[in-house]
Amino acid sequence: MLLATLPARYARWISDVSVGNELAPDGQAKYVPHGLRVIEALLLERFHPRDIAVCFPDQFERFIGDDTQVVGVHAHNPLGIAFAADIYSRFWGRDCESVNAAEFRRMIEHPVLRRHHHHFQLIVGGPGAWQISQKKMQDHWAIDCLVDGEAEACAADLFTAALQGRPLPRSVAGHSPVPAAIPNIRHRSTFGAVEITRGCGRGCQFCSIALRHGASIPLDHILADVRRQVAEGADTIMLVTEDLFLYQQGRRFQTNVPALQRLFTSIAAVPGVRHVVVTHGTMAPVVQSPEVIDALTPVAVGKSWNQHPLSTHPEHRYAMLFIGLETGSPRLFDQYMKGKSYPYTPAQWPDVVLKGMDILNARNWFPFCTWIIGLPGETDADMKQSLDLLYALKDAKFAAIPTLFIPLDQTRLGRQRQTKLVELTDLQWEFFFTCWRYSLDLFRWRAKDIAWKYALGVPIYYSLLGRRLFGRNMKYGLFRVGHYPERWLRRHLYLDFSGNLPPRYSIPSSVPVPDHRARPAIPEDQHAMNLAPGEPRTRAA
Ligand code: B12
Ligand code: SF4
Repeated sequence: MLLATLPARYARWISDVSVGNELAPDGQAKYVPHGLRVIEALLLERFHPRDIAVCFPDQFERFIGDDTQVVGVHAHNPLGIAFAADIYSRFWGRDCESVNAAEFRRMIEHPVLRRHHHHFQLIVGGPGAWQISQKKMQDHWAIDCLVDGEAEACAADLFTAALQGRPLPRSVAGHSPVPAAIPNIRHRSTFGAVEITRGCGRGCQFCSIALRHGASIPLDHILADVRRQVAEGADTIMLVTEDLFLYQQGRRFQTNVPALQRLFTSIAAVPGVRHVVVTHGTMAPVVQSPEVIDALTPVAVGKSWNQHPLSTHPEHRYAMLFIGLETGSPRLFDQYMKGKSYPYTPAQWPDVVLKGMDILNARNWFPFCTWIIGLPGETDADMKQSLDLLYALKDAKFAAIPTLFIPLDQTRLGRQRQTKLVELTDLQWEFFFTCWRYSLDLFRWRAKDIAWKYALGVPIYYSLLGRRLFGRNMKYGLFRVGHYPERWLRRHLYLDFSGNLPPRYSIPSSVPVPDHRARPAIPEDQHAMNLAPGEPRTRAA
């Protein structure tokens, strides 16, 4: 994820980033993003395998020729303007393009596409398709049809229309399929990604996944996908979900511990599976049902590929889970994402975060937590609450990943203004860099010998580039990353890491579940995940 955010211009000498890919003997891709495998599976239901090829741009020459009638492209982050990629490439200069964006441009402007485009139609889809319409690049790249959203219901028809030479609609808005319409993949996907749920239902106003209806994928379907991955050489299975704890949930986000345990043990028991890794989760279920973490730990930690000396597991393994914490301000939380803490109230959010982190850490789960800086209407008072919460987490084992608010198309906050690095206040910069101090400290054990280089690099970066690009507001927060003396920094910053002041929040012994009987805490339409099969579904957000 981080490599995708590097500036393309310098990527090769900052890291050993490689854009080379593994190929099958016939030159097709050995593995590709899961969404593209879903499209391939849909096409294979209608067309013969010899008429379809799934390949990387470097093999276009081999697979795109005079008889090609349609080309489909998967776009994860085509212009590099999704959360992290947009921010981190900017640290290297004003016009730095991220690896993500540069690679997409290299693909979509490939000479082979140009040469043959007069006899095929070009369809682009994927989670980042919205970026192309937002930046008005569809005509520039001669894209005939842009598919925004889930494509189970439309992909095969679009490809059929293209084959018949019929004109395609310029854009198509995808719709959530019924779970039965999601096909089993026919070939391996990157990182052994296997979907276990689709959509969410908690209804956060900034989130594009909130637009997808929620559904759990049946266990048989999941296991068939796992076996397919393993059969083609994968030894790691990555469970793709927006929230692990939504899997086969009961009404009102009730965590289904037996179903989750069965899922994990069944996947781990498939011969050839060495590692099982999880993607996203939320904090509230951890606090409400800590027994779920106990139940999943043998597989989630025992079969994780991550290791850290702070883990008490015999092989020092730890489970990594992405959790969106977003803000420490109950006011902003209430305004934009109150479903995320259900059954707890927004006012309980700091307690939920601290208690959940404590439960996870005690069982060797070290989450990667994302935060959003600059939510619409964020004030200094909100930022101070976020800093207070962050400070209370100073001894926790987790990585903190700051992102800036980006209005994603079609979300409820889609028309709001994007937050820009140059506009950050000193408090927001302090938050940004305190996150990075935590994250770098967590992983510094791997590179103890280069810690002094960080410290030295900070003033060099600030005077040569940082101050020019972003102004003086960033200064003291940046120096905190390099562990410069607190007796100097605390005069300029809000938090004081010299140990003189106790944190404003502490880990609660328990977090009481409020009585929601009088009035539901989140609107009914945000419970799309909880509908019985066949019940009509309403749009989640
Ligand atoms: C797994 C994953 C990853 C993996 C990628 C593994 C892989 N390559 O397969 C890793 C960890 C590497 C990753 C990295 C990043 N990711 Co990611 N990732 C996901 C995640 C959790 C699951 C993706 C998935 O498999 N979904 C299930 C499939 C079925 O859905 P889908 O891909 O959207 O496919 C459907 C449609 O989009 C469409 N479709 C897809 N391809 C095509 C092609 C054609 C021709 C057509 C017609 C339709 C079509 O049909 C599919 C079926 O309905 C999603 C969140 C999510 N739940 O989707 C985030 C998500 C896609 N990632 C996201 C981001 C931002 C990134 C990064 C850019 C982060 C960063 N560094 O800034 C990086 C860069 C990735 C890269 N290399 O380019 C965002 C995208 C935001 C946006 N809408 O712009 C998402 C939505 C997470 C989020 N909520 O913010 N990611
Ligand atoms: S909890 Fe909120 S941010 Fe996370 S996937 Fe669900 S709607 Fe999106």
